[in-house]
Amino acid sequence: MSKLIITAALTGAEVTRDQQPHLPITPEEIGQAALEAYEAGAAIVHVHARQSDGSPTQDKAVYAEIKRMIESRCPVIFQPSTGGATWHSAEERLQPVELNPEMATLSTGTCNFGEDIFSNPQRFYEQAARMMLERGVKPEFEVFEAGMIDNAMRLVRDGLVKPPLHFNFVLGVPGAMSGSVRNLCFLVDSIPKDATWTVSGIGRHETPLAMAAIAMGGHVRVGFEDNIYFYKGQLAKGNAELTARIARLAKELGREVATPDEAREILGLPARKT
Ligand code: KMH
Ligand code: ZN
Repeated sequence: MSKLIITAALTGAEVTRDQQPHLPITPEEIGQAALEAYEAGAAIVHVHARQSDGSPTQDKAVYAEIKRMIESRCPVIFQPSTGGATWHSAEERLQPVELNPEMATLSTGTCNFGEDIFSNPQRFYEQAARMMLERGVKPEFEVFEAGMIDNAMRLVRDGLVKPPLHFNFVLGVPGAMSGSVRNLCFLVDSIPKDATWTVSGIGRHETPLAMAAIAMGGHVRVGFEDNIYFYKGQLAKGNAELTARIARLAKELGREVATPDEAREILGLPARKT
């Protein structure tokens, strides 16, 4: 098994400060949260930008500032969201790709998302994939429903995404695929054998699915985007606390944790320019 890549999903678009007082909002706070997550074992940070009032934004300038704040502090892989919030337009959602980050997320299908719809029609994900291909940005397929794998593979067949492929199975979003180990096994079985994958268990599914992924040879995402609690009813003190738990569990299960440069190698990303 390869070393374990831990992704810290620092902000998300939905969580508020009222729900989680330690949520990082400003670029400076997000940069600091990235550093702390890196020190706890994260190799990738997945980020949704926020306005100063806390509302989600896909503004390129805000993402640029966040990227700067992270890169000046630590060598983690910066992975902005192209999912944004459910009400963002396609044009808004694609703005962070213009910064040529090493990776960005890419959802290849529409699904329910709580009471809302997370809309990803074919024309959107083809446009997003083409843009990432042209700019050398590696997509992380965000899979909320099984059919999204078929659509991702169509992009590969059409030459819009080049291997090596990387998938993130987001399980437990209300309205989409639930957070069972059975679902995880089915999804892992449905992707090419040489693809890499990670799992994001939402809410109470975070730690059980992480443990399954560590044992199965996959990778793990944690953080406030997916889960704000450390234990049931007890808020986490930060993204780093959630990250550190995964690093600890990995040690117990005999998996070493990948550094950002080791993660680049595992994912087939170019080495970092120093
Ligand atoms: N906020 C969700 C509607 C992504 O980052 O690519 C979509 C999302 C996926 O979080
Ligand atoms: Zn996201």
